[in-house]
Amino acid sequence: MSNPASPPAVGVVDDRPPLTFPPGFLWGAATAAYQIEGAAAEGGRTPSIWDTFSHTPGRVVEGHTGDVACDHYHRMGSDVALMAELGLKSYRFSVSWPRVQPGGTGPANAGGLDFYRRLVDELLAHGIEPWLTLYHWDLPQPLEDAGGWPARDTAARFADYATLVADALGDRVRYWTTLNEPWCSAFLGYGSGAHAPGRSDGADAVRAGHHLMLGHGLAVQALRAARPTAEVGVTVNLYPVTPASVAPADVDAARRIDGLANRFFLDPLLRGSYPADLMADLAKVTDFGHVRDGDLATISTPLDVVGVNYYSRHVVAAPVPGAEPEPYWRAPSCWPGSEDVRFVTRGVPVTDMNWEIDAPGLVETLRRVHEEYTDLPLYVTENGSAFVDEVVDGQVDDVDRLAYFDAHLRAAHEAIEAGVPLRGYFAWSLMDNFEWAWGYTKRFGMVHVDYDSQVRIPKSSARWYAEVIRRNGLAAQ
Ligand code: IFM
Repeated sequence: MSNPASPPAVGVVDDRPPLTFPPGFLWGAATAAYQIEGAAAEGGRTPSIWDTFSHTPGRVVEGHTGDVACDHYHRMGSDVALMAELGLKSYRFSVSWPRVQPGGTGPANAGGLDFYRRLVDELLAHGIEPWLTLYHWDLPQPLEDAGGWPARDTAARFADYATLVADALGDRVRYWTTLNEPWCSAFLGYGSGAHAPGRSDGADAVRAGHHLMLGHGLAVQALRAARPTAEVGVTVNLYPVTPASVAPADVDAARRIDGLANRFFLDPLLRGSYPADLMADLAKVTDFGHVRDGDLATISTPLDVVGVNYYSRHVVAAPVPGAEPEPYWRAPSCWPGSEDVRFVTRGVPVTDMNWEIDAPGLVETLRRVHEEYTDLPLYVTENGSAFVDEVVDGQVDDVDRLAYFDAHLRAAHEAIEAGVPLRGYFAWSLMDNFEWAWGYTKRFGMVHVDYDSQVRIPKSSARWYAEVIRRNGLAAQ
């Protein structure tokens, strides 16, 4: 079978036209603090749940940790120079909560804030728009010890942290994202336990999801109070969910997984309510007693932008007795109340994560958010792929990753033509980094990182992306 993400084979005529994006389209790349910074115990930083988790034997492949990662903390200047060389218009990074507020409560750590102040200043000096994410999964460990996201108080702590960062950086950062992928924090962190803090309890996962969104709403209000001109949003990871057949049981399986993967977040955040069918599905897990009057109004505090992370599609079917358990984020414990749903593999090309390559799913996802939920400007805040790379003569010719980006940018353009107010696209990731439970064994970067020498090599995809940015679009092939 041919790869739908690949350009046509050599010798095959490619009549795909050049595509131009709207003027001002924000071209960027993204990273996250724990995945690249290293310097885990420097400058007053204290452990997050990911430090604890990665240092727990058996949790991360090969026992990898983020202690050193890409050493970005010490190489920030040359990393920003590399971003400038690639012509990035924007860089999406996350702030490490335990670096700027060790322990998650109390005063700011001036040294920690200073690192981000220098980063932002360096970006601005190179004409790169800083895009700041407040929470990309590194909860300070003491807050987990006090109950973590299943505990309501964590939401209030998050809003305090948001104020502290806004006071320090609000004068120079325009774009703010509160949470990155709350589904992962809630359902991988507290449901399957595949991610930090590694707990596995369906009711806790649902409570965590609610308190993450409550923390988001409170943080939006805190950011607006501190910086009325900030452009504030949230980033959700969304999937089209397709039934494996038209059989009613498969269609119902798709409804249930769509509820947990997508509508659990989109509905409270953008409509101020939980979907009734999702609440009914979850009745055997929780009575939603953790939802208090006023929470949903806080959660749906109006936003300026919505961030969408897109990687793949879920195809699901009704349960089959004795079916093989699914790995990782398809593990039954990720899907409280729908553990019996079966994820179906279609046999289409996959990335090194075993995620199916499905560029049309990006069009579907963006159109759905726009047509069913909001007129707000949308940004693809992450999109990318892991493939096994080889360094040959100091070069990395990552044709598969390049083809993935090409196909998804064509999809993004199609969404714009269909009326979606898509204003920007961030490749995941700027550089290879710590891929959570997979450690350094999966490479998502446009820039190759040698973890022994810390040498960076822009891959073919990075050079190609630089050209896309320069042209504000895709050339004819
Ligand atoms: O590396 C992650 C990132 O931290 C969040 N979104 C998905 C990426 C690939 O798994």
